Amino acid sequence: MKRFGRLAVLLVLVGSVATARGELLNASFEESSDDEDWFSDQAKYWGRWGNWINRETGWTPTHSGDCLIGYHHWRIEEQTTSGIYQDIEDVSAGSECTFSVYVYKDPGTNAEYVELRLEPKGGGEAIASQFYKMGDIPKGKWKLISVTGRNEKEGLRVLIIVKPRQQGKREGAIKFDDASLECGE
Ligand SMILES: [Ca+2]
Repeated sequence: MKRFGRLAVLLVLVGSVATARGELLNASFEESSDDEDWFSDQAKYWGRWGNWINRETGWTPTHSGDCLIGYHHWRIEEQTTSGIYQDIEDVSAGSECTFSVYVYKDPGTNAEYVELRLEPKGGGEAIASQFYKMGDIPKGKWKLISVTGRNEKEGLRVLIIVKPRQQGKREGAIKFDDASLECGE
């Protein structure tokens, strides 16, 4: 019985570690959403809204690989945000999660902000949100930015959002690459 008890404790421990972790798919944006077109401007496993936030296969520098997400701020004609998101199934309720991504601002970029947000799986009211003004992001250099929060229900949605300049000429571009998600108790 003692041996069985130890095994049960071990299984519970392994189970709790395994269920707390969510795995982000296509975190470096190398996979195309279209299996027959590697150059697709949508990244596999990521949803998208708004304009000009595209998977780019030729922009440099990347943080790793050949692809990144490029926000064409200079081409935006609306006042509204653009963004990408991914739903992660296997994050157990009550996990503390940190979602991070590398960001790179081209010289002259004058967007309002970049927001990293956590929402319940499937979308809803923000669990946590972190705003980065252009002054918080160095130009011509990759920087890791992140947001941390705790989900009440199983699963999680992670979002990268950009708001364009609200008045005046829009300039520059913002790159994103190598997202990551760390969840624990
Ligand atoms: Ca990449």
